[in-house]
Amino acid sequence: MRTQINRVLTGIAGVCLGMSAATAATAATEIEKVMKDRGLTEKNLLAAAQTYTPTGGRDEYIAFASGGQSGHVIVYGIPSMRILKYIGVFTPEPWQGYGFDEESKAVLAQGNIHGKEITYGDTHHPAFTETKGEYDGQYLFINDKANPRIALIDLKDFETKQIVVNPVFKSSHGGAFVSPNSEYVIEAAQYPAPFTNEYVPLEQFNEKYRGGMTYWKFERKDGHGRINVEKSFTVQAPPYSQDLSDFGKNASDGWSFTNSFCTERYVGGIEKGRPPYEAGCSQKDTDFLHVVNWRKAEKLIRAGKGVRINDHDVLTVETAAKEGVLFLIPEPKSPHGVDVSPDGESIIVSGKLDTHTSVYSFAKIQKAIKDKKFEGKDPYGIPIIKMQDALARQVELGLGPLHTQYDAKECIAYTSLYVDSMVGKWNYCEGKLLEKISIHYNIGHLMTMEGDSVSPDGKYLVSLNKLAIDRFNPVGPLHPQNHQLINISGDKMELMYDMAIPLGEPHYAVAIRADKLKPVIRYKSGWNSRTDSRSKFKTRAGREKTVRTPGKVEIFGTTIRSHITPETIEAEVGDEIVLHLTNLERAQDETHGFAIYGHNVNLSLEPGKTVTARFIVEKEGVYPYYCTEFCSALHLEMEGYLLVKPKGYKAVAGEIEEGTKYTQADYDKQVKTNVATQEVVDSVVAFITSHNYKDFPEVVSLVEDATDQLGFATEAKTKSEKFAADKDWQNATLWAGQWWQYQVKTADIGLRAKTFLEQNGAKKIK
Ligand code: K7E
Ligand code: CUA
Repeated sequence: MRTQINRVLTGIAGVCLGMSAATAATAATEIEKVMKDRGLTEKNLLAAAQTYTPTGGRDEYIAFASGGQSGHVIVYGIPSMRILKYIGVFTPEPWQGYGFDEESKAVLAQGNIHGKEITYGDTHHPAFTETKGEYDGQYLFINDKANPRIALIDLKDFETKQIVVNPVFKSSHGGAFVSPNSEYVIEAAQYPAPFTNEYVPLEQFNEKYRGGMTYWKFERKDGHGRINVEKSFTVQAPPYSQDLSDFGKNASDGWSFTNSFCTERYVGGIEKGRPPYEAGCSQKDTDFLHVVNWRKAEKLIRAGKGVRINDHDVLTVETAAKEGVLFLIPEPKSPHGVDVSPDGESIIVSGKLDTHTSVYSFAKIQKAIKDKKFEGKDPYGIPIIKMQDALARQVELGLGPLHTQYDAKECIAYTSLYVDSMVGKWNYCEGKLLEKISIHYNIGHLMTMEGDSVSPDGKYLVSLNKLAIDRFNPVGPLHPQNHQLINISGDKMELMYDMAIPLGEPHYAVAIRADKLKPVIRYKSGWNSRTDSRSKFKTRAGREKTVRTPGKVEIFGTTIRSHITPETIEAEVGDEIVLHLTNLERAQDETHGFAIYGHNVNLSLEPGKTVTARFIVEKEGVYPYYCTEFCSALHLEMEGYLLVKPKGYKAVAGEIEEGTKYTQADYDKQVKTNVATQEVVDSVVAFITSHNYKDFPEVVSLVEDATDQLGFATEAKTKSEKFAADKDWQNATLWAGQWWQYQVKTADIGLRAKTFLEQNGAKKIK
């Protein structure tokens, strides 16, 4: 075995790495030693090679996972499983300044419930916008189960732009799922409650409590997309606990499907000696799959057939039943996932308490509806289609089937088996189980690449597990989550990687081909990223100002390597400070931060962004502020003071006494340095301009930035020369120093551009 591995490794090393036979043999011996020391198998080595991404490498897919009760969305690359970002959604996130600047506070405030601020969310299901059933890479939605809400994230900058609160539900789970052309985002209720906000005793559960499915209208024009609350509506349903949903596609476009549990309509009361919910809600053998003709519902709503509840259009359960909008089909008890196949014909439902996974046929459902062949009506008058009339087949996959995802290979699906802690691979056209693989542990959702689209890519599968137990180094009783990567490209499933995530429950995730995402590297200058428009408070270089009105100090400031303007803010006790900051940077990754002592002020200024901090200074004192991103060599010098004076304070006359005094000799020395530095700058510029740098967009933006910095250098040079002419050596020397700072920045950026050109095979043009 050993020699065999050795031979294989030597071969790989020799062929792939272009090594001589001798070096290849040495490399193979070394690999073998690592395998031995770390106890790795050949399979492990293969998995490592398939997931390892060399320095600077990129991933093929980008996954967006629910952060569970953290209220965030987690972004990671596949197959490397490297985490790229946590997006603040329902929860403030200081690194992004989310929930600290006024612009993002306004987004979070859209999610207030009855005026109350909610600073977390229980996120479950992310979903991409689609065009013709394909992920288009423009937006992502995610729901909050605890406070029925949907958030919209723009994939241009990976920021949360909008939160909408469900006007009639008091909890929801079956969202967010998107229709094939992103016309609507569905959010189904979970625990029934009155649609109004008044008190209704549990005794009136059957009459007054309701469930339902909300269809949030999504609109996008000129690259700007938002949920239109006014045009959104709800199809009311009986007080069954609606659960997961999915939109029809292709064959079943225009329809949506929602599971339910507790169709027993049981109300617990364990404290009064009544059997608990878990008993009362799982007594019957079947619950109901809700089948909704949403296009018809939309027409009825537009024709005024709805009622208004809490300023929201609702199609009552009576109207929905009568008009042929809503149908029910029995499904094995306590189901969880409902997943529509890529062609839209199969609707796969799994019941947690039943070992069967059921494949419903859309064609059969349509036939039953057309023939008006029903087995009866539920107590709310909704027609019930007989299970046998809708079912294509049932398959026993294992214990606790939950969710299903689809492969690129025809008829192949993967179903999570919660109780078994396994993934079952099966053929849903033939109803045949093909293979099972163990996961660790208790899988919930699972995800294939572009698995919810009309053309899944398959390739990889991520198992989103409920428990990690012993998989990682222990970090206390609260364990990390375990996202497991499984290779599904071959005939057999292969477990490749365990990724620990230190955030909430990983309910669901979606993954998109990385090349479909085209995020910006900077904002247009003075941009309010949350409204996606030019900020009223945009401030240009040289136009910074402080406006004082009684009780208020309003600052229009800027940041750029390596200073904040203003560097001193003066105020009186009790003043309201309104601080607008614009990041003037145009360079990639030149974000500045802004933090101030004792006022919970923390901003993130990505290139081009304008943000506002608003706070009241309640106590006199000295409050340093600074940039929180290590943005440049003189980052630590990116500082300033907020000086809060007692009311009516009279300044003592006198100037700032500087710690160090400069002479003409100091000035001359600095100028000499600057002249030498200019030679470096010139040589770099000469290199760049003598090459076809315009063919490299990355370099073009660096050159723009360098040109800016050089412009600033020239301004500082002019100032220093003016002071030198007046023999003011103090100011002349300091401005000469500033001139040098800009030169250094220019050279730094220029060198980055030069290196890029050298490494990417730029051609000499003159
Ligand atoms: Cu199964 Cu909310 Cu989709 Cu958790 S969810 S399992
Ligand atoms: Cu800007 Cu540090």
